[in-house]
Amino acid sequence: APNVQAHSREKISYYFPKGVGEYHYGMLHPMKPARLTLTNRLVLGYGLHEKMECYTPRSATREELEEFHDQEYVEFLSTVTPSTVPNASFSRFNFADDCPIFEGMYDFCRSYTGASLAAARKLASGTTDIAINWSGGLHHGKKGEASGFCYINDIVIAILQLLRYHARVLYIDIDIHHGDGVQEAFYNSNRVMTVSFHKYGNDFFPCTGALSEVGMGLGKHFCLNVPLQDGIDDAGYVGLFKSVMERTIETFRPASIVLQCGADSLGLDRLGCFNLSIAAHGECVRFIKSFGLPLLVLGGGGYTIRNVARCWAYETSVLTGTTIPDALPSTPYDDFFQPSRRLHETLGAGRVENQNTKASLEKIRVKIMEELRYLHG
Ligand code: V1S
Ligand code: CA
Ligand code: ZN
Repeated sequence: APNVQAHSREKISYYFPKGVGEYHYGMLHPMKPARLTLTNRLVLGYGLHEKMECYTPRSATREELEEFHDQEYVEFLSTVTPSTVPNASFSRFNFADDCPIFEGMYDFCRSYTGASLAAARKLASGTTDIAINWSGGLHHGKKGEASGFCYINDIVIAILQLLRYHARVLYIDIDIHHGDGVQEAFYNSNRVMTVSFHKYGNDFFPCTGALSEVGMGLGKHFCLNVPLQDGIDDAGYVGLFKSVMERTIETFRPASIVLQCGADSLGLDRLGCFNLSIAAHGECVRFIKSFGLPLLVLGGGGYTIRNVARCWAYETSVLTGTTIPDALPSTPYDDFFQPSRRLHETLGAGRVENQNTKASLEKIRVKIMEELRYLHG
């Protein structure tokens, strides 16, 4: 009989930086690192740690941050504190309401970036099949500037690490916001293809990610954008996602994939306006896993934190190939999950009217299929 065991289960590595959930952007700020503690608690409560190798990664060093970011920007990040904010640097590096200077900000950045980097190294060395870091995925960070709650772009730094070993890396972004920082970093490259699904229009942050942004120079055609409207539902999103991603993977033939799983594309998100269920969001993850390529899975946005934790715990179960019960395990944070204490909540399907029609989605699909034809030499 064939050796079933050797093929039956992938190796999954899980990275959770110590204390990463204890940072605070500020009381009124929607980004809550505590969602990471909540997620980790559900993962442990479901016993999913037994299906993975779990690591407490070290923080990234300054040199590692400077693999992508400007030295003077990192210098500023590492020295500024809430009580020593020089006015000029404020505007120069884009520190304002979206990106406040909070206690421990630099350590927070080094912490989530260290985890993404450790995960990328493990994948590059071929000693794991899937690596997960829910604290990473901060896709708006620019070379010399903070943006949209992101200071250090751990994704770009992780991809640069993968590129040392892998000829081509595919980046997929299902956060409701456009993955502008990652797109910009690799806009001229034919070794990294970036694909972002996002809400586009009506001044929705960061206002980039039009269908017409397709890359430049050598990177022309190695960038795809899927601009969507309010209220997109499970069927519309998952249908388009599968069709676009299947053809992209088939034609680009990446050596590895980086998947940013921003949970602000779920229904009822505090900042988002889509209508996805946790099941549908997780189905996108399952679909990408099914290609069997080395896979780096990252977090990202997500502002209704009880649902962020539900979503990423569920996706951890999907990645480990484990069926978990709908009744949530008991944790010190049970109050967050009242009243239902269930994994698959109804996330207000239909609360936001669906502005995407079958015809509008089909038009986008056709346009992208046309664009993908350029990839074949
Ligand atoms: N949408 C939105 C939103 N809300 C806020 C915000 C609200 C309260 C605060 F105390 C601080 C900030 N900022 C925004 C967006 C940025 C969204 C970033 C998403 C990040 C990610 O999920 O993709 C990845 C982690 N900023 C804006 O819309 C810019 C402004 C134009 C409006 C808000 N003000 C605060 C700044 C300027
Ligand atoms: Ca996106
Ligand atoms: Zn987002």
